[in-house]
Order: sequence, then C-alpha cells, then structure tokens
Amino acid sequence: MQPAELVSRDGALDLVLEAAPAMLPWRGGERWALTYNGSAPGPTLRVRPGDRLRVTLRNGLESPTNLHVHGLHVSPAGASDNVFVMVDPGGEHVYEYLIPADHPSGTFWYHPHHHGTVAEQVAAGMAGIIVIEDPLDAGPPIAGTTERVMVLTDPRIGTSAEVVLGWSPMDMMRGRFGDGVLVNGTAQPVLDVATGTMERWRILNASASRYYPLRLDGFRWWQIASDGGRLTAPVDATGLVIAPGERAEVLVAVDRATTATITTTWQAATGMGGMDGMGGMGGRGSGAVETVLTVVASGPDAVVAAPSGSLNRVESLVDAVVDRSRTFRLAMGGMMMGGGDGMSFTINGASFDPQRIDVTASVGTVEEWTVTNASPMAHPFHLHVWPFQVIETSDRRTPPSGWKDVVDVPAGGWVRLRVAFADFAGRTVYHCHILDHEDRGMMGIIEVQ
Ligand SMILES: [Cu+2]
Repeated sequence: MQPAELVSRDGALDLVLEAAPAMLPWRGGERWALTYNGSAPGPTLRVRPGDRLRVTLRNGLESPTNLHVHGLHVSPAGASDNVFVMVDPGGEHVYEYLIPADHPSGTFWYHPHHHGTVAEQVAAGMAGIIVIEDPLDAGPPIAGTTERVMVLTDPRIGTSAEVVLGWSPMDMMRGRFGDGVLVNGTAQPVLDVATGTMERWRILNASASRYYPLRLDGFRWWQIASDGGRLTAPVDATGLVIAPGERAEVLVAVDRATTATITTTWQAATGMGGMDGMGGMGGRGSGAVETVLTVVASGPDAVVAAPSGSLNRVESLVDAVVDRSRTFRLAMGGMMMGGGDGMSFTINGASFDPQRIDVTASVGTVEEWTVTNASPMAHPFHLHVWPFQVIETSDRRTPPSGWKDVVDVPAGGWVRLRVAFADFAGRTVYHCHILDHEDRGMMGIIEVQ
C-alpha cells in the first residue's frame, strides 16, 4: 500500500521521473492513469536538510508538463523550482534543488505545474510525496512509531484516456470530483496494525479540487505537523480538514483490538454546499459519508500514552514588524449556469498573465497579506517557495502553530497571513489550489528582489 521510496545517500538523491500514461491494477482489472515512473502516486522521495535533489523529468505525455516541488523552501530560479519551465512532449529537463541545511523537516510533494494542464495531469494521477527527514525523529513522541504516507486522490476511474480525462466545462468550473477517494491509489484499503503501537501518518490531499474533512472513529489521534513541518505542540485531530494541496501529519494511538474507520464527508466544512444547486458533487449530495480507510487492530489492549510537550520551536510572526500589507481578492465571475465556458477566475480583478508581475517584494522583509473571497466557493490559497503563518481567519479557526503554504479561504470570508521573505530572490506564483481555477486564471506572479 506504500508507494516505492527513493532515499538520498551521502547528501544527494538523483533520479529520473518519467511522466507517462499507464494502466494500473484496479479491482482485478486495470485503470488508465497518468503516472510518474508507472505508478500513481509516484515514488516517495526521502531527503534531508542540506541535500541536493536532482530530478530528470522526461515527458512521455501528449501535453506539456513540468515539475513543482510544493512547499519546499528552495530557489524559484534557473533549474530549481522554476514553474515557468515548459517540457514539451518527448522532451526532458534536469531540475536541481539545493535544500537548505536549515530547511524544516516535514511532508512536501511534487506535481506538474504547467499553466493550463495542471488540473488534468494532477487529477489523472501525477503526484508524489517528498519527505524531509527530521533529526528529532529519534526522540519522543516520534521514536518507535510506524510511519506511513497517505496520498488522497479522487481520479475518474476508467480504462481509457477518453473516460479519465473526459471532464465537462461544468466539472472544471466547480472542480473535478472523481469516482471516490483513493489512498495511495487504492479504494478503501484495509490497514492491519498491532495494538500497543503508535501510528504516524503523513497525509497529503493531492486531489484537484476536493476537500477532505476527516473523521477517525475508534482511536484517539493528534495532529503533529501541517504543511511546513511540525506544530509547536500536538493538537487533537478531531475536526481535521485537509484542503487541496495541504498536508497533515498525525499520530494515532492503537490501544485496543478493534476495527476503526476514517471517513470523509462531502464538502461539509467548506461552504461548498452552496454549490450543490449547480449540479451536485459528482452526483453525491453534500453530507454524504464515504469510507477512506479501515484500520484493523489486533493484539492485547495496551496503554498508549498521548503525545505531550513541545514538538518544535516556531518563531512566530505575530509580533513581527510588518514592512508592507497587501490585499488579494479572489473572485469568480461571468456565466454561472451556462456550462462554465464564460467563467472568469481572477485575483484583484485580473486573470493570470505570464507577462505581468503582480507583486514585487523585497528580500529581508515581512509582509501581511489579507486574502478575501467574495465567491460562493471556498478557495485554497497557495504561495510557492516562501512559507507563511496564518494570523487570523474570518471563521475564527485557531490558526495552526506551524508554517503553512496552503490556507483555505472560506466562501464569503477572508484570511490574514504573514510571509517572511527571508531569502531567495526570483519569480514565482501564488494561486488557488483548486487546480482548474488556477488553470483558468486564479493565479498571480510575485517577484522577490
Ligand atoms: Cu479556487
């Protein structure tokens, strides 16, 4: 159930990622997918702070692609995390990422980012996890836990490109919702675990559009990390919602022999219910419950202590001097009912233009960004390269104590975040992580000088 894993050695990991369609095993038959190295998700890349990660991306697709290392704090320039690179069908590009020696450990990921083909390629399977390992993993509460990655996707299931890529304009406007949630490419897997153990799951939402409110019945669980690594202390994971692009690392205390399930609810927490009148979510009503994963625990009951104490020191930006404040207005406009082709997706009134720099910021400054959303859908807002901290939200969620790179902006609401442009100059993007919205223009360019 775990993806293949490639691990750095002597400070380097050098690999080839071949983007290509493939037939994957599916319920005794096969399903068509877009893959990295023949699998969906692609291999997990396991590296350490200070490593050099070199990826030769080969494009065996029929459309242009490229590669983005989501959440990594690396240069956006040259052969590093440069989203303006385009790799044509049949072509290749060598990416080289120098991971800073002080890079936070955590769960990051890679996926295509060529404007216009992102949603199609990610929704059809192209995503993989990057783990940055943590020297602190040898201590409590992590030492002795059983680590697993869980990539949540919801592709369309079919035996041909025509079926899997056959989305309607309405699907693209509302977001692509496939034929049910998969964990590492498998529907409703069963995980056998032993009592008396602590499970550690790195959960990634690699879906193109779908939010996952997750509920675990049967065991206690705690969130210990979000997008950019560890929280300052464990928090009860009840009520965990993972937006597209987000990650959550959790600990699960397996203290008794039972069968536990993780379930998700259709869009319950996102304000997306209001979109149901526009055709429903893949035919399912808001509030429908779906099983994600079943955990079967066996063995004698055992006490598994709750994680406690400090996990991490995170320098808070709450009291930082703010050098500049900006507002980003996310908006959807145009024809709502006419099939979607007339829709516009904008930030501050403008659709993405690769020739236009929307924001110029300076290395060494801290900025406060207010991201507003006047539309009837939630939008997950993502900034490349520079992680941020969430300061305040309109729905009064408690801001997570760690670094983030995606934050849900609720329908009709706003979030306030702070970004420290401590290092790296260059040009990159911020955008909505409902990938069809990004492909249709809800994206802007930032240049840091
Ligand atoms: Cu959006």
